[in-house]
Formats: sequence, structure tokens, C-alpha cells
Amino acid sequence: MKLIYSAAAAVAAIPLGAAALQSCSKANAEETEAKRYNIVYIMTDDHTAQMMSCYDKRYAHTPNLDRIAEDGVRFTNSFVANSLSGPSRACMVTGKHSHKNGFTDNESGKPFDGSQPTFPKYLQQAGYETALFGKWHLISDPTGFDTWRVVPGQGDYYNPTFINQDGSTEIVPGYLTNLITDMSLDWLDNRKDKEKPFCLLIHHKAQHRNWMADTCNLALYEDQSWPLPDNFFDTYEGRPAAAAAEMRIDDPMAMDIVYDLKMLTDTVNTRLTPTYKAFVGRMDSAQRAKWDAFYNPIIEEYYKSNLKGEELAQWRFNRYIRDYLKTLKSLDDNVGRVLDYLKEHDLLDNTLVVYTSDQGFYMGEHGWFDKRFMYEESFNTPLVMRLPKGLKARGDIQQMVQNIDYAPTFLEIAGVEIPEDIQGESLMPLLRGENPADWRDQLYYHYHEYPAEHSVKRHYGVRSDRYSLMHFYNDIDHWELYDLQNDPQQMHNIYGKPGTEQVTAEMRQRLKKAMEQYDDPIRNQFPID
Ligand code: SGN
Ligand code: CA
Repeated sequence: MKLIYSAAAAVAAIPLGAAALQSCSKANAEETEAKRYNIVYIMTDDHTAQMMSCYDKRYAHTPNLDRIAEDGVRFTNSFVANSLSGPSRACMVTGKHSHKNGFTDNESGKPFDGSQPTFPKYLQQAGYETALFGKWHLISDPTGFDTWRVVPGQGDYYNPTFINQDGSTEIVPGYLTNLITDMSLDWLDNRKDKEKPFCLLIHHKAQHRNWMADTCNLALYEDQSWPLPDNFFDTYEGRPAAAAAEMRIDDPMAMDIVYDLKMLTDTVNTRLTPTYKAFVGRMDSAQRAKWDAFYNPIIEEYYKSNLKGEELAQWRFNRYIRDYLKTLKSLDDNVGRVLDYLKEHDLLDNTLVVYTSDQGFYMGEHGWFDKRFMYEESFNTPLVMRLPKGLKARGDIQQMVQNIDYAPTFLEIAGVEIPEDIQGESLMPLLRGENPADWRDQLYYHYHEYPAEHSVKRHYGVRSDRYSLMHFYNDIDHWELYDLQNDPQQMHNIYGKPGTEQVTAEMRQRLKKAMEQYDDPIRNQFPID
């Protein structure tokens, strides 16, 4: 066993016997009266920090998400291990990098090995009641949950199909973000043994492509527009993997005018028109009428205007941002419902509420949407937490954290010993307000899904607080190094440039250390001297 919860946390987390209580201070004695902390883990899909007002005020207003940070903590250096849905989820439940948990990519079709240990299983064994609702995306059925109800694959925004725990499927009328929340709150309401601590995973499909908002939010943000990010027309000089990626907002083959931007007509027939037709085909007649009433005038105007060049790029970017924000409105409202529920039921003092996403996303930076790269926008993921009574941290936490850290954090908060083979670090010292001198000073990343949609080449790398080093491999052999302080947008690859010899050597040694520490077999293919 690696790290056993500290005495202080144990006091706060586990009811002690009378003898032990006698030796406690009054404050500690009060804390011991609390039950073991509950965990509410809300994870969205493709929701990026640029679109969360507690991180970035340019686009979004997310009062409910911000509430979590205002009452608790905001992580300012939060990252994933592999910027893709299934792999991220596998890292999160196991606390291990992709090469260890075996789920390296979405597209190979290899199911997650659900027989391996995961934090929900450990919590179950420790007497927690566990539940999962929403997007799972690991192909195999969820394991470690007393109750679960998930959507197949990516799920549908409208009148979605759900897979029930008995294997049956069912179309549930409504809008997915609302439904996932309804199911989660119903579960909380109907738990049989309310004395048991619980761990509830609320996994939204929102903000995943193709950003189909609820009909009640369609009209929002139409009077707003935003300038293109200043590196929108990036030429990717010195970055061949970036140049090869197919995720430009102004590339009609990448961002589809019908599927992504909703500009359907009787005659247009893009690659993803059939998928879009299937999605809107799920709507009932009332939903469809509202949808068409909203989009039809925009469609008419768009095809009449015959926009070209930069004007067209601006139009596409703004439609993307608006649809993203409309979809986000439901998400923020529904997170508000969960917080209100916890408050009304007196659960906040005894519950850790976590809000994060399966990865970050590009909102026009480098001209892109989608994720996958180790560049900051998609390596980063938002992470805010509302802390139960007894955990003292407030405000910003600046230490580098990663989604492999969630599992050990939840184990420690539940008073469960953290198994040696878990690769993440418990965040509990940070949540207690400590500033551990030996906190990690670098992060490891490995993205495996290529060839695949969006054509992002395989790469792995290491990031320190100042530099980011990455190696693209497979059908390319290319190194990149960025100085995040002088070049936060990562426009200038300084690998191999005169004057960078020392930092290059240092970062290569860091990478070597990280590959050894996490035991990634890729190091045998690309050994570092
Ligand atoms: C789908 C999307 C891609 C997206 C992947 C992975 N295409 O394949 O744009 O990158 O999911 O996303 S779509 O035409 O089906 O919308 S992930 O978040 O699930 O990893
Ligand atoms: Ca995702």
C-alpha cells in the first residue's frame, strides 16, 4: 500500500469509536460525528476552461459552475493524461495512465477491461453506495456501481436511448442533460439506506459535438458575436503534426456545415448530413417545429449571403460559439439543480462536489475545434471542487494535477487505503490547504489514436511548470518544445533551435524519468540517452 490517509483526514472521514474520541480535541470530535464524506462527481464532455466564466470571461456565463469554485477551490493547472473521451474516463476510474489501464483509444473498439480494480469498486467494498448516470463510452458495461444507466457510445441529445442495468434499452423522451440530472436526483431521493455514504457519478454528453441545444435555449446569444482568436489563421510553421490535423473551423470537411453548423436544406448533402438528419429525426414534432423555426431563417440568410474567406470563417466561428454556449446553458442550469438539491437536503457539509470535463477543447485557437493534442487548450481540463466541512482549502490551487489523481483522492476521502499500483496522487493534501514541498513538478501525457478522425498523430510528452516537450511518432518522427512562459499559445517550436540545448536536454531527461516512473513501454521504442 502506498499512501495511507493521514491521521487528520481519517479523523474527518471515518467515525471513530468512543475510546479514540476521548483523545480528540473538541474540533476533531465534532468532525468525527460527521458521516464519511459523500462524493458527487460531475463530468462533462468536451467542456473547456475557456468556456467557463470562473476561468475565462470572454464567452460564457456559468454562474452555477462558478458557484462550486467560489465556495471551494479552482484548480488552475489541471490536466488529462490522454485527451480523448474513453481513455480519459478509463484513467479517471483506474487512477492509471492509458498504457496501464489498457483503454488507449476510442476507435480500436477494444472494450475497457471492467474486471480490473477501479475506485468505484474500492468504495463499494468500503460500504459506499455507488451510482453512474450518463455517458460511459468504455464499450463494456460499467462495473463497480450499485446502480447505473448509461447512453450507448456518444449518446443523443434528443429523446436519447439509455442502456439499463439489466441490458435492456429504452428511448427516454426529453433532453439528455436534463434527463441525466433527473435520473441522478431520483437516485439520491430513493436510496434505501440513507445512512450509507454514497458516490454518484453524473456523466454528461454535453458539450460534445454537435452542440444541439435544448429548444428553450435556442434563441440565446444571437445578438452577440466574438472576434476570431488571434492565432486563428495559424500556418503551423515548425509543427507538421498540427498542419496535418483535420480540425479547422473553416475547413468544411472538418467542421460540417450541416451536422455542426445546422445549415440543412433539401439539396445540400455533406458527409455528415445523414448523421444530422438522424439526430434531428429523433425529435418529436413539437421539438422539430421549434428547431426549424429557429434555424430556418438563419439557413436562408446564410445561403443567400454567399460569404467567403475571412467573413465566412468569422460566421462559422460565431455559429460554433453560439451553439456551444446554448448547449452549455442547460449544463450550467442542471449543475445548479444538483447543488440546490444537495443544499436543500443538508448534504453539502458532508459531500465533496467535483466538476470537471473529460478533456479541454479548442475554441478557435490555432483555427481549431476538437482536442487530442498535448497543446495546452486540450491538455488542460477545468476542475473545480466544493469541499465538505473539514477540508480547509479555498480559492486557487496552482499545483499541477491530472485526471489520474481523482481515484486516489476519492479513496483517501473515503478512508480507503490507496493501492500501490495507482499512478495518480491523492489531492487530499491540497484540499486540506497544505502546500506539500514534494508535490509533482511534471506531468506525463500520451495520445494513441491515429490514424483516426481529425488526423492527430500519436504523441507523448512531458510538461514542467515552464516547458512542454512532445514527440510525435508512428508515421512521423518529430519533436516539439515550447516555452509556456514566453509562448503560451505554443506558436513557436523551439526544439533544436540554437540556445535551447540546455533546456532541451533537461526536458528530455524529465521525459525519460516520466516514462520510467509510469512504466510506458513506448520508452523501449524511443529510448532517451
Ligand atoms: C466523434 C466525433 C469527433 C470526436 C470523437 C471523439 N465525430 O467521433 O469529432 O473527436 O467523437 O470525441 S462525430 O461526427 O461523431 O461527432 S470524444 O470526446 O468522445 O473522445
Ligand atoms: Ca470528450
